[in-house]
Parts: sequence; C-alpha cells; structure tokens
Amino acid sequence: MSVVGIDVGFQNCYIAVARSGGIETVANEYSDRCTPACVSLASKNRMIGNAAKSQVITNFKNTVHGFKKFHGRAFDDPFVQSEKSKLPYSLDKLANGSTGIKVRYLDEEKVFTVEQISGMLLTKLKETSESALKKPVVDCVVSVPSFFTDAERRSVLDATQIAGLNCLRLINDTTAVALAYGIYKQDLPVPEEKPRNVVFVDMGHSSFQVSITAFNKGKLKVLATAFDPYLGGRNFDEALVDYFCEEFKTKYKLNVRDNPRALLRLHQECEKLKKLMSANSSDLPLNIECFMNDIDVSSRMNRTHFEEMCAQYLMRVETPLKTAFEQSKLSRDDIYAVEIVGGATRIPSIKERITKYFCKDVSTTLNADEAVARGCALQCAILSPAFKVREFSITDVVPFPITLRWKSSTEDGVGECEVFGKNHAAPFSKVITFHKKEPFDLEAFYSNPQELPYPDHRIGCFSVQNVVPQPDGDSSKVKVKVRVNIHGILSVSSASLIEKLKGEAEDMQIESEPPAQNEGRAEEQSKMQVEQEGQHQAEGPSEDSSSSTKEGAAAEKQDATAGGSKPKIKVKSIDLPIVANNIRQLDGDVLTNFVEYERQMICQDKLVKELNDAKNAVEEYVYDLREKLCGIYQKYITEEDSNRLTLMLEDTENWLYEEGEDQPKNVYEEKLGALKIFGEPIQERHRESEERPRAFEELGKKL
Ligand code: ATP
Ligand code: K
Ligand code: MG
Repeated sequence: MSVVGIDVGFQNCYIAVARSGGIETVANEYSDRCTPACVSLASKNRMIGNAAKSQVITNFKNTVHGFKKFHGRAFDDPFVQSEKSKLPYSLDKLANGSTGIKVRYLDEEKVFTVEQISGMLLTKLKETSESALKKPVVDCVVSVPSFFTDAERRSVLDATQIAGLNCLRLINDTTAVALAYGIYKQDLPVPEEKPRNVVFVDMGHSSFQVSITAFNKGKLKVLATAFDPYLGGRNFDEALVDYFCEEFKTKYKLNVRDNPRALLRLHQECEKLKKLMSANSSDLPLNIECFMNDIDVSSRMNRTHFEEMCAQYLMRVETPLKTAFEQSKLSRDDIYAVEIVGGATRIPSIKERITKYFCKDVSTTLNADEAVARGCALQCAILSPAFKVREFSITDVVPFPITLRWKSSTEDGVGECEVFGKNHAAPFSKVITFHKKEPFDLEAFYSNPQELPYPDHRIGCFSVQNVVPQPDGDSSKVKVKVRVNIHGILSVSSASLIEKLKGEAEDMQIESEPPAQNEGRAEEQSKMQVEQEGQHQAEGPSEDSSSSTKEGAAAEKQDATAGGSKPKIKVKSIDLPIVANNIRQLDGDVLTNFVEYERQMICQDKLVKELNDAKNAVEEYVYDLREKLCGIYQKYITEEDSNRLTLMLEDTENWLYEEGEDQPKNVYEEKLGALKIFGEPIQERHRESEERPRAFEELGKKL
C-alpha cells in the first residue's frame, strides 16, 4: 500500500510521499518539486507537466491548462463561458451538456472531458510518485478546494479513477494544511482544555480559502470555512496584462489580444513581474523582444502603481476572513496564530490585509507551496493500516447546508428537511425514518442557492426502491442512511424496511449513526465527537412533534425504545436497493471506457518514448564516436579505418535528418548495432591500454 498525497492546484501540483518514516515532497524527472497542471496533445503522443508547459506558446491550441474549475461544470455555465473567451484552446459542449476540451491528438480532432484531462495530469503525478517510491502507486489522498460542491468532487474522483488511482479521501486544501500544521505539534492543549485556534489562509492561482481550526492533542476540528472562489494570483496577472495591452496599443499600435501567442507571452512576463514586485518596491522594467510584428516592447511598473491597479481585488481579501471569523464565534484573543500558505499570499499587500484584519502578524511556519501535499500524504498515512503514524482525528465541516425533499401525504404534498446545516461536522451519517407504502424519491439539494459558487443547487435524486406496505395495508417503516462521506460527497448509503410499528403517522425522524466499522480511523474518531453535537441537530428536521427524536442514539437502540412502550415485537429489517441519479455524473460504462482509453494513451506515450530514446541513442553514438576518433581513440585506429568510419558516421547523421527521421524502433537499433561493430573494438583497445598500467601497478604491489 502506498502513502501518497497529491495537491492538484489550478496552476501547480505537488506530491508528498511517506518514505523511510517521514513525509517528504518529491521531485519529478526535471528535479522540480512543482509539476505544472498542464497537458499538451500532439500528433504522436501527449506531454504532461513540465514538458507540456514548454508547449504553451508553441502549441497553444492543443496545450490545456487552467481546467481545474471545469470539473462538474456544464458548458453553458456562466463561469465556463467567461473562461472560454480567454483561453487559447477550444471548449465544446458534450452530449450530456458538460464541458469538453477540443484539441488535435494523433492527427485527429478529439474532444476530451475534463475528467480525462485531469486524469492525464494525475497519470503523470502517479508516475512521478512511483519513481520516487520505486513501486506501483494506487492509494492516495487528493486535495480539493473547500468550496467544491458535490458535482465537482464527484468529477475529481472520476478523474482519479481514470488515472488508475484509488483516492482514499478528497481532502479540503485548508484541512490538509491544518493537519500538516497540527500533527507534529507536541504542545497542543489536552482535550479537556480550551483548544488552540488557528486561522489558515490559502491564496493560490485561482482561489482564496480561509479556515478556522481548533486543535487539541490528537485532534483537529474545523470550526468554519469561507472563500472567494474567484480570487487568486491570476487576477493580479490579468490586471497587469490588461494594463500593458492598453499601453502597447497606444505606444506601439499593437493589438495584443488578436495574437494568442503574444498574449500568452505577455501573461508569462506579467506573472514574473508580479513576483518580482513582491520582493522589490522600486520601479521594475518589462522587456519583451520580438513581441509582435518584429517589434520589441518595453515598459515599467512599480508596486504602488500595481496595488492601485489591483485595488478591486485587494478589497475582496477581507470578506472571507470576516465570514470565517464570525462563523467561528471566536474573539480575536482566542486566535493563537494566522498561518498563510499558497503562492499569492506572497503579495505584500495581501499579507498586510490579513495582518490588519486579525490584528496579528501572519505566520509562515509552513512551506507555502508544499503544505497541502504534505497534509494529503499525512492523511493517507493515517488512513493506511500498513503505516504507523500518530493518531490524529480530523473533523471537517459541511460548507453549504443540504436539504432533502420528498413527496408526502401532508397537505402541501411535499416533505422537506435540512439534513446538514452550515458547518455541520463531516464526515457524518444520519438515519432518517420514513413511513411509506411505496417506493419514493429523495431529492437532495443545497439549501441556499445564492451562497453557492456553482450554478446548480441540485445534488441528485435517490430512489428508494422495493418499498411495500405491511401485510395489513399500513405503511412500512423505512430507515434511510444519509451521509456526507469522507470526500465531502452526499450519499444515501443504505435503506432498509423495518417491521411495522403501530401508532405512528407517515412522517420522518432523524438520528445520528454510530461509526461504521469499515471506514478510516480518522473518520471513526471524528464521528464519535460529532455525535454529541448531533443532539442539537435534533430539533427542527422532524415533522412529527409527537414522536421523540433520539439524536445520537444508535439505530438499534431507537428501535428498542420505540418498541418499549408497546408490546415487544421482533423487528426484521430488509435491505432496499437505492438508485442514485446525480447531476453531471459520468455513466459507469463511460468511465470504464475512459479508464481503458487512458491505459492505451499511456502505452502510446511509452512507445513514442522508447522510439525517441532509440533514435537519440543513434545520434548520441554518432557524436560521441566522432569526437573520440579525433581525440582519445586516435592511437587505436589506422588513419584509413578512421576516415572510413568518419564517413560512415556522417552518412548516418545525414540519414537521421532524411529518411531516418521517422523509422520504427528496430531500424534505429539496427543502425546503432551496425555502428557498434566498428566502434566497440576501438573502444575495447582503448580500455585495455588504459587499464594496462594500472594492472602492472597492482601486480607490482602484490610482488
Ligand atoms: P489553486 O490553489 O487556486 O488551485 P495553485 O495551488 O496552483 O492554485 P499556488 O501554487 O498556491 O496555486 O500559487 C500560484 C500563484 O501564486 C500564482 O498566481 C503565482 O504567480 C503566485 N505567486 C507565486 N509566488 C509569488 C510571489 N513571490 N509573489 C506573488 N505571487 C506569487
Ligand atoms: K499548489
Ligand atoms: Mg492550491
């Protein structure tokens, strides 16, 4: 079992693994710990990560980046539409209405789903972790923004499956950071004491997240989260791009927006400039040679001017801080530290605003780029039975309240109940009891569409099947288990039909569930804690005032109590099938096909790599041997043979650029073999003569 944590950023991905007892961030084949979230499709293969990033400008139509927020989104989604106009590659509407990414791959036009593109990126990250661990990787924990809704989370999970990963948990970015912060702290207050409250702030390339978390020895509990899903480093880059586009229009008469390549270059330069301004408050130059129409452009910018330009974004920093702080119900004195992570928190005026709001210097004790990945790996280690790690329980929150609705025999014809309120502990299960004579549907949706950073408040519909009346024609008691699972996804995980109990009208009751035996340790513990909290959840949801709701009690106990006031009846429970119909869910068959297609693409990439390696080996051999023939090998070959061989090398080189440009692997291997027939004897004579003096020396020593 592998212990791997993956931070899939909008721009940057990081991987942390458990190795020789510790958690470490690992580097990819470019010795880079950061892998760009970028996929480039070409006529023979795909390039992913760093190799793809180098194609952003040269192959802009087929190089996909900035796709993270297309997860679970419809093509007609206003966010997708506004992004579409800014992207150098094309989007397309898929048959099911979701967002497709249109590129040329293997010389054909292809439309990939976002799950497939994300799956490609995850394939790369999987391979990187495999080469670090020197073994196959399947199990992992992946981060998502805390504001991701059900559809977005399910889409990310599908992507992990396409890449052949088994995601043990989708963990919220800021929760992963909290875990990375807390697990090694030796001095956390014991559970009976007042907790240590820490604010975590993460501003990445695309979004801004805040969480307030309470720590005690061995556990963390998220008190509140807040976010601005559309505020991140890229807004600051865009402000600079807008400014220079205008300036170059008047100064050089250039219409940068009409030239995708120039626009992409300007973007890259503006991001560099932005980073420089974080460290430097003086006037800084921007120079781009041969920018457009052979014109070199140049300009200047300084931090003060930049902050003026970005005032509209800087203004938005406070709102999520305030929202999270108010929800936590803490006072400023209750806050022990404000920890910041994410690349964009390096912007000085963002740091200042956070400091000012909490009246406290921000701390940077965590690695701003790697903390999320490290937290993911730690969570994976906790969930892994094979790995020993300090016990640490995590209680996260439900960011958006969730309501269930069903047809009912009451006067208005619908029953409705908010099963999970805002900041309800998660993961968490509740058992809801219905009294029904026939199959019924539970429609799940987010209660407050206006606070949702997603255009559709529906989660899905769960059909509870095979419900029949009792033999005497009365309603049957149906217990339905509703759960916000370890990924933050709502599921109706089971339903059962129970022996009829007399004297209850059609209604519903709600109760908490004891921890399931088959789930992760962390979850088990967190659920133990939240059960007590469940008690005040009891009021409200129940429609029936006469029935006593037994929040926090086990389902069996509930039965026993209910049965206690009446003649004892032996209860029998029959499992009922549930058919889930979620919005934007990939069909099982479709997913299976995507998994298979990803495997084929991996094979294709491998073949292309082997072919390129074989070709490069010929080229390298030619250069190496030619150089040595004029150098160290000179003594070991006659002039005549050397001339002949040099000619042969020259022929091979020419061949490589002509008909040898595009040959099957075995042709290159044969070519290399043919050269080695001549090259190796010389190499051998050279080696022997090099070793002779040493051999004599050693013989001398022995004598
Ligand atoms: P997200 O969390 O939104 O999915 P991400 O995780 O990919 O995105 P990060 O890697 O945390 O994002 O941060 C990247 C952003 O931080 C980019 O906009 C980058 O330009 C910005 N950034 C990095 N270093 C600096 C710096 N020194 N000054 C200003 N901005 C910086
Ligand atoms: K990141
Ligand atoms: Mg991030």
